[in-house]
Amino acid sequence: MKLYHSPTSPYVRKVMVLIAEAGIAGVELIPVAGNPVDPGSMPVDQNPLGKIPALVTDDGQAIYDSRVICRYLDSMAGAGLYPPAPRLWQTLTLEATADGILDAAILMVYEARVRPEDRQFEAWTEGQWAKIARSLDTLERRWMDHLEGPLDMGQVAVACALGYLDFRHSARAWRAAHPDLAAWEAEFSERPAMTATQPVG
Ligand SMILES: N[C@@H](CCC(=O)N[C@@H](CS)C(=O)NCC(=O)O)C(=O)O
Repeated sequence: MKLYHSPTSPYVRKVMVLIAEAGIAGVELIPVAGNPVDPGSMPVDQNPLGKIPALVTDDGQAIYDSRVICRYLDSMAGAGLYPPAPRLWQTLTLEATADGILDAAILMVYEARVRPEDRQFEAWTEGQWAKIARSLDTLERRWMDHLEGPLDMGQVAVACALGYLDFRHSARAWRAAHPDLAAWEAEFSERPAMTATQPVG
């Protein structure tokens, strides 16, 4: 299998954590880079959206996005990170919440980095942060029991999202208003699969 990869992508990190937790071997990493304005070396033939992660399976099938890849690898390895229903619906909703945090966090990065400075729109950036802040409040208020339960992909996705906030938006200091989530993250981030995949760059 080939995985189009970047060490700073939190969506790729979700896949890498699953690979480590499930003990999957034989995934070749293909380093790529690009953004919405310049796809650069992004795998546009494998994923027309020009985004990573994208996985090419042993039989040559291209699979994306991170949620589909994680589900595919989990099913292939029998890892059980997507539990049976009814817990499955919570796991998927938690993963969607984490991915939504990432979508907003990455749009903020692109706004600052890719859009010319004289065309940046602060209210739009703050609107993205408001989505993240509401999601963090919801995690703190409603999801701690699930986060503290048996390991699943919802937890992995939340941990990768929080790691990305530390990596790119540390000035927003998400921990201050979310002490329970911060305590959970401190413990979860010590898992070998998390330490091995910390973003660099
Ligand atoms: N929903 C996608 C999002 C993937 C995504 O946005 N990846 C970023 C890298 S962190 C990317 O490829 N950006 C390039 C672009 O948007 O053109 C997933 O879960 O895989």
